[in-house]
Amino acid sequence: MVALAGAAVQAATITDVCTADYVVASLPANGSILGLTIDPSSVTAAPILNYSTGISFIDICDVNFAYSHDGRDDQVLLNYWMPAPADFHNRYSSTGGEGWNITSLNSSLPGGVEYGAVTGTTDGGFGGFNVTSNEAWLLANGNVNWETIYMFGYQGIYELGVLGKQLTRNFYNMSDETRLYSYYQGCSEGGREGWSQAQRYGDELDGVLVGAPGMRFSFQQIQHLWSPFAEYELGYYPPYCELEQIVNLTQAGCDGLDGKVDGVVARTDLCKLHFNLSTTIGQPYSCAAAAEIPNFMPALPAQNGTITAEGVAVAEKILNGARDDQGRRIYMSYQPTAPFQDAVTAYNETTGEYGPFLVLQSAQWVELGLNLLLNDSALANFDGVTGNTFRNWIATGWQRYQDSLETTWPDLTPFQESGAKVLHYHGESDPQVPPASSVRYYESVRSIMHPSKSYNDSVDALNDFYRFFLIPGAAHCGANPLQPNAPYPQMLFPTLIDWVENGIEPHTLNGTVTSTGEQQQICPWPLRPFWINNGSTLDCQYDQKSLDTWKYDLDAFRMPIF
Ligand SMILES: *[C@@H]1O[C@H](CO)[C@@H](O)[C@H](O)[C@H]1NC(C)=O
Ligand SMILES: *[C@@H]1O[C@H](CO)[C@@H](O)[C@H](O)[C@H]1NC(C)=O
Ligand SMILES: *[C@@H]1O[C@H](CO)[C@@H](O)[C@H](O)[C@H]1NC(C)=O
Ligand SMILES: *[C@@H]1O[C@H](CO)[C@@H](O)[C@H](O)[C@H]1NC(C)=O
Ligand SMILES: *[C@@H]1O[C@H](CO)[C@@H](O)[C@H](O)[C@H]1NC(C)=O
Ligand SMILES: *[C@@H]1O[C@H](CO)[C@@H](O)[C@H](O)[C@H]1NC(C)=O
Ligand SMILES: *[C@@H]1O[C@H](CO)[C@@H](O)[C@H](O)[C@H]1NC(C)=O
Ligand SMILES: *[C@@H]1O[C@H](CO)[C@@H](O)[C@H](O)[C@H]1NC(C)=O
Ligand SMILES: *[C@@H]1O[C@H](CO)[C@@H](O)[C@H](O)[C@H]1NC(C)=O
Ligand SMILES: *[C@@H]1O[C@H](CO)[C@@H](O)[C@H](O)[C@H]1NC(C)=O
Ligand SMILES: *[C@@H]1O[C@H](CO)[C@@H](O)[C@H](O)[C@H]1NC(C)=O
Ligand SMILES: *[C@@H]1O[C@H](CO)[C@@H](O)[C@H](O)[C@H]1NC(C)=O
Ligand SMILES: [Ca+2]
Repeated sequence: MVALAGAAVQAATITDVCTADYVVASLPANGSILGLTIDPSSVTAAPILNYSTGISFIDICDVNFAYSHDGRDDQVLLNYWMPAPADFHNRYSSTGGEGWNITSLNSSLPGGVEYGAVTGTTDGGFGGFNVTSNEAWLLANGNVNWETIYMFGYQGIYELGVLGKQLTRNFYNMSDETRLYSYYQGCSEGGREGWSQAQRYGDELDGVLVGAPGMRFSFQQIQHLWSPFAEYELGYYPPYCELEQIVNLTQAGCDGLDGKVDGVVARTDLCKLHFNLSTTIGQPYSCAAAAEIPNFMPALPAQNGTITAEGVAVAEKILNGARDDQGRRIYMSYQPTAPFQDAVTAYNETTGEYGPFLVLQSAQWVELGLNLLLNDSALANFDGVTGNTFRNWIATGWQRYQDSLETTWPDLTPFQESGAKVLHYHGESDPQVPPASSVRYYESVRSIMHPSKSYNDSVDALNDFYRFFLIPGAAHCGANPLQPNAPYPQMLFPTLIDWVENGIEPHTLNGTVTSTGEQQQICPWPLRPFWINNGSTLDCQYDQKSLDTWKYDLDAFRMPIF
């Protein structure tokens, strides 16, 4: 290229523009969203030079400011990382959180900035970036802080995006005619937050990347309690090592069902159809002692023994999913090969026996979200609880948070009509959010948007803007240490960008095998992976019998569940 001698304005450097004064002059107008007032005195701007993302070194302008909702005495904090002007590629991206969090702090920001996107996160107005939604859920016992719930549900991420896009336009002097591509990326609770935007604000976005979304919020919280309840009902608390060995033997028993013995169970559906957990009874197990993971796993001593019929009965009851007292289905469960994390038991040094342990977030949900009690109270045990209690817990949460946290609106017409694209992925061995819950939402969108088309025609129609991928062997929002030979897609955001900006359709996803770095393709739903030619070629196949195993009749409820 020939230099445009003299004609071009000298491009601003990051140190020219990364000042509080420049950001104050670049702030969105107060009217960008009706009812919001931005506080210019809250602005900070600081350059972060030569930051290593692990992939590249980038220069960032770290911008913070606050706004309030008129008529409320609140304060919402925003943090945007802005690329150096020379590295800015006309992109904006919002990000979300995990668990009870609306934010992953700055950890999710580099993944946008390295693709030339201004990338932002919000504290939701809960009282600071390190305050989680559960700490702001109630005003007092019995009184929900609805502002927290709606901000967490969808409003906070919406405001983050609208203000972030306006800041971006002003900061980089973008003309009204220049297109600013708008994205969202997040996994788990962050995946739910992404769907909350695609479902409500279709025309605000060009591309959405969502992983393992906890989108059926009240179902998802209660589903975590089904595993410890299975132990309570069956009166058997297996040492965690026994359950770990059931997982390992399931993995070994199902490995070859996908056409290739490689340590990867790419077909948990075939595993479900063909593997009988009873075959593991009597097999030995042994594990070293393990340290506590706070709120998640208790400290465990060294364990050994042989797998019992009682242990297998617990595993089967978990995989069968939650049922009411009449045996009607309440929800779906994890796939075989998913670690039984929710079922971890606690060791009592005094008695030398194993007993119940409840995953904190879900035990808290019952007291905080349903019983509306403050002070970190958590469900202590299952005394008096039956299958019907599970159904009623879900119904209470579903009704109470129907228009805030339940995130399954299945009509994406405005999103599609605006030309936006969504890439949705879910690890097939996810031990925290059942992959079948993502399948259910995909199928809901398909059947609601295309009720009169044939199955294949409706999938083709969805491919225009919505593609869903089950990632073989993968865990929750990441690769699975138990299946290191499985492929994991490392380049999801650039794949989405290519689809949105260059029309390059992701027919498959590129996965990188964790152990070897080899590239493997990942099949798009509803096609399922199968290795042919002695395991040398991956074939993405249509298999009705397998697909049927992913679909559930939640007949404990009379309402449609999308
Ligand atoms: C928004 O309103 C506040 C309060 O009136 C004012 O301090 C601030 O300058 C306004 N911001 C802009 C960008 O106009
Ligand atoms: C950025 O940091 C890396 C590693 O410390 C160093 O090798 C490189 O020279 C630095 N680049 C600049 C422009 O300072
Ligand atoms: C990211 O946030 C953490 C606190 O969560 C902070 O310690 C760290 O300095 C921040 N990194 C940068 C580059 O600002
Ligand atoms: C949520 O945020 C809190 C406070 O920053 C942090 O301690 C916790 O690890 C986060 N939880 C998850 C699941 O990210
Ligand atoms: C939260 O962060 C603020 C600074 O932003 C700090 O003063 C406060 O101690 C932190 N609180 C917790 C619980 O970490
Ligand atoms: C935007 O324009 C102003 C005024 O011309 C200039 O001072 C500033 O450096 C420009 N910003 C960028 C990012 O180029
Ligand atoms: C299960 O397999 C993993 C290796 O994939 C191993 O680290 C672990 O110890 C095994 N668990 C049991 C109970 O044998
Ligand atoms: C699994 O095997 C056991 C013992 O042979 C048998 O009782 C049970 O019916 C089998 N389960 C299935 C689903 O076939
Ligand atoms: C198995 O565990 C018991 C205690 O439960 C212990 O006495 C025994 O030494 C262990 N055996 C092995 C082979 O680790
Ligand atoms: C262990 O068991 C003893 C005897 O039943 C009981 O008193 C104690 O509370 C238990 N400890 C824990 C941590 O549950
Ligand atoms: C929560 O605990 C604090 C300190 O223990 C106590 O002062 C407060 O009254 C409790 N609040 C409720 C609503 O029980
Ligand atoms: C997948 O990887 C191959 C080889 O590295 C590359 O040519 C191709 O563009 C990638 N496709 C996508 C969708 O990223
Ligand atoms: Ca295999």
